[in-house]
Amino acid sequence: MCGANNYNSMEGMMQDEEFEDMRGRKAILIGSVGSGKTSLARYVTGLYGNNNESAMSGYSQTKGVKTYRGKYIKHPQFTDIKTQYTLTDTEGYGADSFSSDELKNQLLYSLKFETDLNCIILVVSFERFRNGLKDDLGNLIDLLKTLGLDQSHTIVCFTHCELFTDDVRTRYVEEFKSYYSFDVAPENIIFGCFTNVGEIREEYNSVISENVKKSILNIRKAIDTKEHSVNVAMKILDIERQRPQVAVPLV
Ligand SMILES: Nc1nc2c(ncn2[C@@H]2O[C@H](COP(=O)(O)OP(=O)(O)OP(=O)(O)O)[C@@H](O)[C@H]2O)c(=O)[nH]1
Ligand SMILES: [Mg+2]
Repeated sequence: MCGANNYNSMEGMMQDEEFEDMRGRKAILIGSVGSGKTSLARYVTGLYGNNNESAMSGYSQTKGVKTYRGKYIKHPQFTDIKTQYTLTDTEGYGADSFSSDELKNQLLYSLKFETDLNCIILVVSFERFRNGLKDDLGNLIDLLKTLGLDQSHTIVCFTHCELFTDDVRTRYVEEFKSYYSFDVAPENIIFGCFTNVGEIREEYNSVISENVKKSILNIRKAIDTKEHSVNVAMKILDIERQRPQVAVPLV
């Protein structure tokens, strides 16, 4: 009998599709060279596979901009919610051959058609503050503000920090905020570990893999909270209209 299965109406017939909450979240990753942007992009989107686009090396790995469109991933608690994370990976600042203007151009170019961007993820590696990085990051932060992407649309993910105690982490974050004059709310700070597990020594495998898993879930959770998207494309168009002779030409 159909009634028992609620098949006496089309609503009943189609009920499976009704209750799935399919969400999309879009973010762009920026950060210094080697900070872990590509590893994070592949892990968080669920495109684990053979992550041979990120690597430990003395040289900058990612050239240009690449978007990773993820699989639909089940929410860890609410099984009827599925989210697709789309992360845009960019070339790291601080590489020898990458000038400040090229950096801005890259960001503007990659955001030019972005009508619903949820957030920016700034990936910061635990390392010494290097000469020149301050200017690069400062320029990017100014540009983000112009585009309407303020602190509430920003997640800062600190990487390469898995060995350090909470005290060391807290101190580093305070130094970072004061050095870059960049205040970011505690809920927007994540300590992540996105090591490419194919690259690490066997004896560290289980502990690092656990750390990576936790970090993936933390970043997804943080992105989930960024419900409101920004029409960045429109803002870029406004800038072009108001100042056709902008110092940084849009590619
Ligand atoms: N120990 C440790 N290694 C990490 C972490 N995140 C990434 N890595 C490693 O750091 C190296 C660089 O990672 P990538 O993802 O290529 O970094 P990137 O920012 O995309 O680098 P570019 O494209 O060159 O700017 C890789 O060997 C990763 O496995 C982390 O949190 N801890
Ligand atoms: Mg990369």
